Amino acid sequence: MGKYLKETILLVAVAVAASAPAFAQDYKIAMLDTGSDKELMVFEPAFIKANVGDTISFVAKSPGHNIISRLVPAGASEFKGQVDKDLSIKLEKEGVYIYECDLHKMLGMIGVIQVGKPANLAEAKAAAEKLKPKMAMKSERLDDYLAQIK
Ligand SMILES: [Cu+2]
Repeated sequence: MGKYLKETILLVAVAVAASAPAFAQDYKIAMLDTGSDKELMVFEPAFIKANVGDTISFVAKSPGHNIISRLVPAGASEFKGQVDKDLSIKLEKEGVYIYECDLHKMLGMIGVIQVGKPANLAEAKAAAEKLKPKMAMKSERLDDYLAQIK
């Protein structure tokens, strides 16, 4: 193989590696009546740290739940799933996302997704202070999830 050809192949390989997105992940979040820790009405895992380009698949493992976004970073799309239906979303913006089950929000069925840098953390904490009074129980879950943001 000639020197020029080898260099060309190397350059192409480097260009392809640089442009390819870092292996996008698909995270699964189960909607559950009872979590593995015996907590009732939970998303599992309820806190996920992901990257831009990853996807989240909400899986309707127990019947009678849905998903609705309550806070998304600026420029990100709000999302809403139907009761008993799986929902897949692509994470296109960095920041903190808060979502809940519209049917069990009073029971603390809520979750947090951190995508990349949490630029809107202050906004997320402010949103949490507005959401918590609407939760009749388990509102401390939201604090626990937000505390995992790094
Ligand atoms: Cu629910």
